Amino acid sequence: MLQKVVIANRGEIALRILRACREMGIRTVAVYSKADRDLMHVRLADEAVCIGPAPSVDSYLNIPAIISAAEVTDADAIHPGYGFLAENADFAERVERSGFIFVGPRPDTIRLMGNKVSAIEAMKKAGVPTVPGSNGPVSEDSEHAVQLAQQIGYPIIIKAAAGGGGRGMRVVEDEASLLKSISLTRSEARNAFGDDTVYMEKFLQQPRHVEIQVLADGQGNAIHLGDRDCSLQRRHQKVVEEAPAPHIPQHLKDEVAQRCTAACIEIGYRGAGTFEFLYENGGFYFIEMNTRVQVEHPVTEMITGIDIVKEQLRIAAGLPLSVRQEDIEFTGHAIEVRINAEDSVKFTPSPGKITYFHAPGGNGVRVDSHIYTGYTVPPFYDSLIGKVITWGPDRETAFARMRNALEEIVIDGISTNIPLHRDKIFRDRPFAEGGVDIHYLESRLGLS
Ligand code: MV4
Repeated sequence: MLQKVVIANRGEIALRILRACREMGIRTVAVYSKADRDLMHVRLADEAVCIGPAPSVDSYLNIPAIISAAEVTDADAIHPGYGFLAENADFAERVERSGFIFVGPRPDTIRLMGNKVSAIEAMKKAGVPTVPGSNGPVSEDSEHAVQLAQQIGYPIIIKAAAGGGGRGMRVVEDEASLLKSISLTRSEARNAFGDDTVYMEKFLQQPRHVEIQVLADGQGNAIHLGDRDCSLQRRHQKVVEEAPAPHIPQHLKDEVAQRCTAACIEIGYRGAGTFEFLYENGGFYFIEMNTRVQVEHPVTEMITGIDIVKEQLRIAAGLPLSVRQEDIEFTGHAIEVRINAEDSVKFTPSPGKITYFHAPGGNGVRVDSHIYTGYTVPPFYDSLIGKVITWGPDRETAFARMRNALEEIVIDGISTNIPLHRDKIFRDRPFAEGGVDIHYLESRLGLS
């Protein structure tokens, strides 16, 4: 097993990783910025190294500083968490070249999935269903592009190959605006990513966002941990996630999940991964793969009993998966709400001192958060300050427990989105019934 792991992240996920390490008897090194001395996991870690000033570029994105921290503490692995350097293939490569284990996929796999054109091509080849589209980059030849869009059928969507997660995309309703939209998306992509490759897909108008969680050991074994529904989002930021995805025939989910595990074996995937799909009218359409642990991983843990971060660490140590597919039992339903330090009306960040924190509790309630009474949320980073996850034997019970939890939780001193969850989302009928699409929160609940 690994002896000592550097946790190259902050906030709730750093604490989550620290907890997994401690359970496994792995020593921990927290790396933190000057603004993060008071983080909970910094106190709990065996060692802590300041890696730079508050801005992320100087600290959590500072590759030499993080690798130096691993060197001076004689660690053997680096866990990147999510965000920051988690899906940076160059970072993973430099970690490995410096003699450390990167807790995640091989650098080449991260690179393959980072380019959405190559990711889709690889997955399509491996038998994963994809969106009808250009099957590769859109050529510079405008006649080709016009023909292609006509074949696919309007509306179509132009996406940057180097984009993802909602960055660098544009919907095109008709031929009149096609060429202008392609060139606009290209120049935005060139500016944002230094790569103006774009591709084209059929635009699905009212899909749900459903994803499949996989684990693979890079030794020929891969399993899936079922599906999650993350359709409730605002401006490409997920707000609520649940597992399993409601109201989708089980045989369709089994089929797509089986194709994901087959694809993992085909490409020699190693680590935890998420296949993102759009789901519409009984069809699954692959759009992207995430090669990291995700914010919403707890809902999957709650219905499977598998600790995804511990599995990541086992895989990184070169051990085979601790479970076989047939050992995995899916039990009940789980739901997660993201707690953000933000203005409940304007959604602007709301950093500051938490003068009082009371965590919810009870049967089937999990809180993943680094906050405590007296903690000051710094203004420099993502506004996520925690997650409340509830489990129940069925979806209704998980929801009832979430409503209780949202009544119980108290965070004073800063604004949070708890009122939004408590008073709006968890009182909404269609959401309670399940299966709303990706536009629901913004359009029907008026939260754009
Ligand atoms: C799409 C789509 C409709 N049709 N692709 C946005 C984030 C990125 N992961 C892909 N996205 C979309 N791709 C096709 N062919 C609609 C979206 C989309 C979306 C997807 C998932 C979750 C939220 C979303 C919000 C707006 C648009």
